[in-house]
Amino acid sequence: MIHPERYLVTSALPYANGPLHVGHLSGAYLPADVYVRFLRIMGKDVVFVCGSDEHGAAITLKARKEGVSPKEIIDKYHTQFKDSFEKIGLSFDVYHRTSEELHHETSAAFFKNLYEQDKFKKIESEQYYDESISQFLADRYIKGECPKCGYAEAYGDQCESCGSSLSPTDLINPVSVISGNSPVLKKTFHWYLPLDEHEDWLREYILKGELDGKEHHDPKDWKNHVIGQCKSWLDGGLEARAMTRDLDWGVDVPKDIPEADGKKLYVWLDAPIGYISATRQWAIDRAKSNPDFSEDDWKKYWMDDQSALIHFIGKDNIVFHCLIFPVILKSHGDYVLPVDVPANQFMNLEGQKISTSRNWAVWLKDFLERWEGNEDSLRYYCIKNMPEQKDSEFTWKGFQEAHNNELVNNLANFVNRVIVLTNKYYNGVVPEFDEDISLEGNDDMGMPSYHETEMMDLFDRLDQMCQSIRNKELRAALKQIMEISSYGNQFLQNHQPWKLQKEDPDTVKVVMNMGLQIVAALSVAIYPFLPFSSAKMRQMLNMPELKGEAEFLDLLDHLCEGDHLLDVGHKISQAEHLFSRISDDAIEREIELLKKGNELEAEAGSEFIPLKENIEFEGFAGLDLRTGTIIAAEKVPKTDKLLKLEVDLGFEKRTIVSGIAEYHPADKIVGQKVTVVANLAPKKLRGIMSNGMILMAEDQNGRLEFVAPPSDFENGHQVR
Ligand code: B3M
Ligand code: ZN
Repeated sequence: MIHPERYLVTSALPYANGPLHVGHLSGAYLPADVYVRFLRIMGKDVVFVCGSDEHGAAITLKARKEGVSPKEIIDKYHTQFKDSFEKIGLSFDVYHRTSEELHHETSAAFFKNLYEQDKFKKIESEQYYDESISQFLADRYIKGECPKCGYAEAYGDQCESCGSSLSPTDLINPVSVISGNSPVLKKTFHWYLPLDEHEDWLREYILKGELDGKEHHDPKDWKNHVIGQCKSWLDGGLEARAMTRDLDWGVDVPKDIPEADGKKLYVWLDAPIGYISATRQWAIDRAKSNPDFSEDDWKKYWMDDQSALIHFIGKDNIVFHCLIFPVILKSHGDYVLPVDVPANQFMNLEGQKISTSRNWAVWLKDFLERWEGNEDSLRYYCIKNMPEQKDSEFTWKGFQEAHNNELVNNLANFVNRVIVLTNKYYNGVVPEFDEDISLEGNDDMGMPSYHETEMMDLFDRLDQMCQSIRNKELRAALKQIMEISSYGNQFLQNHQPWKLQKEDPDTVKVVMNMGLQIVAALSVAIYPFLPFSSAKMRQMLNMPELKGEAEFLDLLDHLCEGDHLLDVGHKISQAEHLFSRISDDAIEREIELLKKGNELEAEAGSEFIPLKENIEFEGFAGLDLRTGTIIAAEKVPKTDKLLKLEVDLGFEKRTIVSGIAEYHPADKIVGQKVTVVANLAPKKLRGIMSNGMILMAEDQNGRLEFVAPPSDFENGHQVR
């Protein structure tokens, strides 16, 4: 869609179960905000929605852990998110929440619509059940070893190590997250979305950008890693996915559907519908305050094919936004599908993955408290280091350097010099100048005047920046703006108005007028990235603060026409500090705090895992453990942790797949004595039949060591 009539932009709804950090910010929130602010100053019709995701196991598990109600948890984080987002300048048109009645109603009605159109399959199956708490264990209620990469703590819905999407029944040695017990299998039924039946059109949609045989979007606009992930899903074959759960927290399956009792919507069904509820809320609020608008206005954004729907997300949400939600929307039939899903990769911190459980993060709320007034600096650094194409890195030193070298020495310095000198030389009045005075290389032989050339150059630079933002290349766009500022500094440096003023005040007028035009242009162009600084610059220029009403479009028009942005005679205000230097001390304090948090958590992590419930002797006697020797080992292709082992059990040789490669490379373990669980039912892992399990001891850091008899012990004997 080249010229959509309107845009609906969404940022992933954050789970209201824990604080937000800089990784979230640079993943799904800042890029959307920059893009939306840009659309607004380009005069586009855009609605930007977000809200808290308040259902699903993420919430109930946190509540259980803290011994409070889910309501207490969601209220706490919802309020915190709303506040932090506002402080960091995220310009949502609405920040909603999925616990709202409006959302329950919207998502339940959506479910009913699909049900009535017969889009679900009701399937009965055996699912894991924790008898000690009388609950089925879906999604994050169950964990075990990932069959794809061997990670020991994979959840029932997803492995956070390799990103694979999983079902509880895929997990190896699953346990209940709540009790630590091994679950039993019990019959239940759910309504499934037959994703497999949608593969053909999904392929057209994702790979060719076509929908119903018509062009829908240009797939070249999508990031490679997004299309790549979708393609590998499609190539692997999609499976029917349950859209309901046996839980007591969430949106009820509508009661007038037979057997709906006790069933809730799957959180990944209700959450994306949250984007729709949020848009409805926005329309309701707007209609209330302005009689020209209607509560039904949301429909234009969702149901008119001239609307561009764009989802900003982190890479762990790709499958839900590119495949599952489109299937949900298309099954309904009335809705548009996303024209782009610009997913970002992850941001690491000081060389390690950001981790909530290890408290290894820069928490947004803490930053806003400790660094009040530096909101734009965080925005700047997070955009500069946005994980657009690959994972990126936040370091406190990097933050300090970007702030001091680029924001203070470049941007603030340029703006400050122009404003201060204008006040000094002309009492704050934009000077008139002689068009015919030529500066570097210009003469009056029919060439455009100096100012004309410079304004065209400014136009070209801004035009390039626009193109980068349209392509959602925000790092590049930010760099282009900073180059305009560097250019401004260089320009002042070349002409040295502070030296020239005495001997050649006429030339200084040309220089200063030009400097002012550049500051005026920057105050607009920088608005999507650094809105607080834009407001300060506008104040210094004595120009109205931007409201996101086509101001940039206006400015480009001016430049095109060769008009000035600041008229001669306009009176500016006094200079204000845009950015002040960040000291080494302040940065060292942050690094120390970060490390301290980390250590505190490490101590907590040394606690021992609670014992499982007692079992009877028969339970133990049922295990057949044998001594053996590894006689061959090779890495399972495309996995990080899995090894394919040949184990000699004396009476036979076996193939066993084991997730130990991280600590025990294949070439180091041939000849290693092992203890084997020899009567474990065979299981296929990555296409290889595994016959048994190698016993390993695991410490709190996940280090794995063999539990093995001495090296001269023979193979095949019982371990009891
Ligand atoms: N709550 C998941 C996440 O934070 C999630 C996104 C929902 S978007 C509809 O990763
Ligand atoms: Zn995995």
